[in-house]
Amino acid sequence: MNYNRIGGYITICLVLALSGFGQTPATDDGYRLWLNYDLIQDAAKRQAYTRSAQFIALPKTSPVLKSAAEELQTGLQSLLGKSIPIITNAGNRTGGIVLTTSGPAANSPALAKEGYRITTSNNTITVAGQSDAGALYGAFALLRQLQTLQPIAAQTGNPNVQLRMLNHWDNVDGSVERGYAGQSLWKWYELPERVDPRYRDYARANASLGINGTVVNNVNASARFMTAEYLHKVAALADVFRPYGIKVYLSVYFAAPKTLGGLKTSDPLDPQVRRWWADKVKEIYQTIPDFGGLLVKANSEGEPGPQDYGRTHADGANMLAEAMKPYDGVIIWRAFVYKADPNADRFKAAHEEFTPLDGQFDKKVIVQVKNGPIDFQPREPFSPLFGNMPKTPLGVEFQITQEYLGFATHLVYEAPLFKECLDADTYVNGKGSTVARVVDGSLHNYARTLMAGVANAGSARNWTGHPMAQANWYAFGRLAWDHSLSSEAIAREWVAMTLTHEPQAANRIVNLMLKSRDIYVDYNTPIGLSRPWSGVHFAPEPWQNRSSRPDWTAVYYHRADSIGLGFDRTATGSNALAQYRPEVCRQWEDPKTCPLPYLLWFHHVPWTRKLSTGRSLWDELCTRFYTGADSVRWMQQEWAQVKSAVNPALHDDVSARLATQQREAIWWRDAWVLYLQEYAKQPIPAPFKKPERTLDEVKQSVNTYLLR
Ligand code: GCW
Repeated sequence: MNYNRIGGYITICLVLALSGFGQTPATDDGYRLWLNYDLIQDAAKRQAYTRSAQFIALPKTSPVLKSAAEELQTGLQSLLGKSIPIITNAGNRTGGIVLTTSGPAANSPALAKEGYRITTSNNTITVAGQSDAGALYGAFALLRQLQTLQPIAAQTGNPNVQLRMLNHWDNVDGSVERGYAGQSLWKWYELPERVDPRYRDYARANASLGINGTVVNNVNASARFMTAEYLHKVAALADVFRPYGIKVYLSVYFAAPKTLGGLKTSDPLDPQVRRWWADKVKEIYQTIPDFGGLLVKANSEGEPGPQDYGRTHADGANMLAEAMKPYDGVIIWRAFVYKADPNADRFKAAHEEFTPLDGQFDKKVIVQVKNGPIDFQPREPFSPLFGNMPKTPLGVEFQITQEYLGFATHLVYEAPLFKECLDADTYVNGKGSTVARVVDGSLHNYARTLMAGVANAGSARNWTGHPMAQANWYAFGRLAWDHSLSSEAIAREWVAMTLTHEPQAANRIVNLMLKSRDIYVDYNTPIGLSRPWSGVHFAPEPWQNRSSRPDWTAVYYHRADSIGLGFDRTATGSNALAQYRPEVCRQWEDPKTCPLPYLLWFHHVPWTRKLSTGRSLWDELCTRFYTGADSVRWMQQEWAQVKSAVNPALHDDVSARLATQQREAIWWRDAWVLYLQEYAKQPIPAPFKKPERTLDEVKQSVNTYLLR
């Protein structure tokens, strides 16, 4: 669609007025996400779709089925530009959409509980779900076919994992830990009386992806969320989410029995503590009958936990599981742990603490593991916990919010990052034992399965700050539903649903998205560098060497010295590699066969060592830093090319953010190369020019950036 054309503009006005979001193009600000339902411009296509969209029949209703029918109605009316009634009984009429949870399609053995089946015959489309939620997902799948201009074809969809969840790191005061899109979505001070209409749109967006759970508060949890006052606020959110098949979950503060309950201890083996939790869980279920469960960060980064009393993670989790016993809910226990031990390798911590507990967790417990062993780095090898806890359901935790990926100013499409982890082979049961197969339960027959994403949505009008970051929310949800989807297929869908149908522009944008993560890694942390040093996680500070604990410094991770760079995790170093299966280990322990993207994760490599690219380590690093930063210019050029095909306000917004990204990419490049050069003692190789500033100048700029 050419937005510069007046005609198109008028059409959009009309469509937006119809769309149910009450917007006009002047304020088409990204609020509608991928559910924008703009009128299909191709009249022939519209006509073809319209033949089977004369009505929506809903023979039986329920709150979830009603949401499904209403979404179909809103979506189809906008996409097709005609009004479409919802009727209860189609009788012999053909030419409509039947939304149902009964009949042969709904009862097909091919359908999982939340699965759906779309079939067509005689211009009639049947959207069948085995459950109400299945029908809802089927309705969104049908809408997606129209939004992406696909022919209506029979299709079956079953989710790969049971619990597909967002984790919000939102605080009582409305702030969001590692949130870059404004304040929290939840207006705690208004709830429960005032229920912002936005909560419903949040639920719709999630349901469209199949997300069926949300943890509404930060894992660094305030005990206040366990008070009756807050439980009522959370209940009001649950009421809005329920008709969209979404359950609410809460993060808990492990020491709540003490701080909130006034007990002397929070020891999980103390009978009074156990009673306190049992009563608390009962109160939660009295307030929110379909509550999803509890998420716990314990003995991690200063949070309280069972180890404070000499107990194990399993003791803590099992105590909560016992309290949860009368109910359907689950206990999700995070494995993100590492101690302030100067001699330890943080990489190994989770595996060391958790694998001995395999088999000791109650069956209501799921252990939630970050994709990598450290902390949401731009690129990490998969966590060695995957494959090594066959008796404990392990869920994966991805981070959608861009804590280490340039906040909301850098364009980084994360599907390739998620996929890299999911497709990684643990070799635990021979070749093909991917992380995805651990997480979906097929490898170890887990009874419970989970994929969680740390949300990137906030109060920003467009939800995610960076308009293109919407694609990351979208990609997470789609992969939680079906991890076999490719990054490209997901990007294509999202672009078609959100930005443009113009084929050349769509190709360009998809290509740019697919390259964006590698470009970011190149100017930020190439060849296996990482940077989880303390602080804001944005400014480049490779020189940072002072902190209350060694693993909160930069030098701990990169280990630059006069000989070389990188963390030796082979047998001559921390031997973290031994936590992987021999097949993985063998490939990674030899610097010659270790894939370049992981090289400095596992090896301390001499500056002059020739790499598989034919360049020395130093030259390769410089090449990455420089080409990475230069590639942001390429991204800018590519984006400029699609101007006429996308919404002008969005185009301007992304252009401006790319300009910031370009400036910051050079900042990162300069900081790293000037700092590393002090050790490598080599010139910047041709054809690259040495940075225009000195190391001291970069340090000064970082200090200024970090000023409060
Ligand atoms: O990445 C680190 C973040 C913390 C976060 C922690 C965690 C919620 O810097 O802000 O705390 O991970 O995942 O628990």
